[in-house]
Amino acid sequence: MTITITAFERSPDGGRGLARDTRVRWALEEVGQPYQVRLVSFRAMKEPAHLALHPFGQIPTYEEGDLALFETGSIVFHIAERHAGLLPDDANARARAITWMFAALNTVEPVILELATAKVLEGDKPWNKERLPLVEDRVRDRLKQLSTRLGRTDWLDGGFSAGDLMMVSVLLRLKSSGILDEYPNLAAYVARGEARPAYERAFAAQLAINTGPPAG
Ligand SMILES: N[C@@H](CCC(=O)N[C@@H](CS)C(=O)NCC(=O)O)C(=O)O
Repeated sequence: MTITITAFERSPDGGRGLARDTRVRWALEEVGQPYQVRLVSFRAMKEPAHLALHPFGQIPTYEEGDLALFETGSIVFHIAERHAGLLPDDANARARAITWMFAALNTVEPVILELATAKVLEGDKPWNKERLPLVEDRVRDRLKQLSTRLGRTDWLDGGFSAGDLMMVSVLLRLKSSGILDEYPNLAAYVARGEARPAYERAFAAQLAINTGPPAG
């Protein structure tokens, strides 16, 4: 069955791979599933046709036959459940990998998004100078804990899993801040994720859209 995802017609990040379709593309590449992409403009994302797929008017969405999904956690989990390669067979190891997916989205991503908000949307506020260091320290608190848990291992729990895919995807947003480099094992962890051929293909595919001629 054909898989179709949605992505920004033009991503605000200019193709740095931070738009969340990249993590869905990455999951599909890891499991070897071909997919199509429907590009949507910011305006189209808020119109009824897209809102029927995504109640919050965002990307990405995922369509496969009569199934339509939104939320990258749910989409990546669905892909990982249906196809081999992203979740271990052992039931307990599988549950732990899923736990890491939730941890990435519920415990690590919020503080990273808060930092992005403080920098991008609140940069001109008079109180930003005082708030920014507090937000940065909240990110550091989480990274320190994650760094301690990862230790010297390559991945969070045994082999690469959907948990790592999601955690690396979330951490990637910090690359330009320099904060990630304060935790060399996490910086190396992210680099290991980026070096996976499936990630490289996903990144290249979204970059091609964002640097190619405008969609007609
Ligand atoms: N929790 C959602 C977040 C989706 C999200 O924030 N998508 C962004 C792009 S990465 C978006 O569509 N932003 C435009 C908007 O919210 O209007 C997920 O993981 O799928």
